Amino acid sequence: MFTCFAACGGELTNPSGIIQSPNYPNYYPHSRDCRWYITAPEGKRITVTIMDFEIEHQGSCYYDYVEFINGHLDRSPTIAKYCGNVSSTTVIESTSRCMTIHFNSDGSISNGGFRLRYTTSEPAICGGAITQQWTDRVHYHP
Ligand SMILES: [Ca+2]
Repeated sequence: MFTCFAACGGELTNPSGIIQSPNYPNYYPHSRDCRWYITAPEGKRITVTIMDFEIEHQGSCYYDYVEFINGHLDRSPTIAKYCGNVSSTTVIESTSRCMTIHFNSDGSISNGGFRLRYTTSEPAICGGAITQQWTDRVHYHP
């Protein structure tokens, strides 16, 4: 059986884009777990700018949160984890070409949600060179 949840999360490969919580700008639904996987062009990294951010606040962001992860793997390190109200000028940057944005909401108390913009124009700090070599080796056959 299909459920009637609005889709959330996905793989994003455009050089820039907008990510927003389900139902934005209306209150987001309870008990959701969304993961957006951003991949920048080779040699670039990802810059996320918060445009609007208002989710349930808890001191250690235990209930509802948005987590920015430096990579696409379960073991990739967390860059930042936010809940409550976050300033619209806040910027989160990856060091490599991959970032995961993970939104989680628990079973009660919602709020207006979030809207983020990402760009991929900055050169990678690390990881890009390794990715380049790996890609060449796999795909380039002179
Ligand atoms: Ca909640």
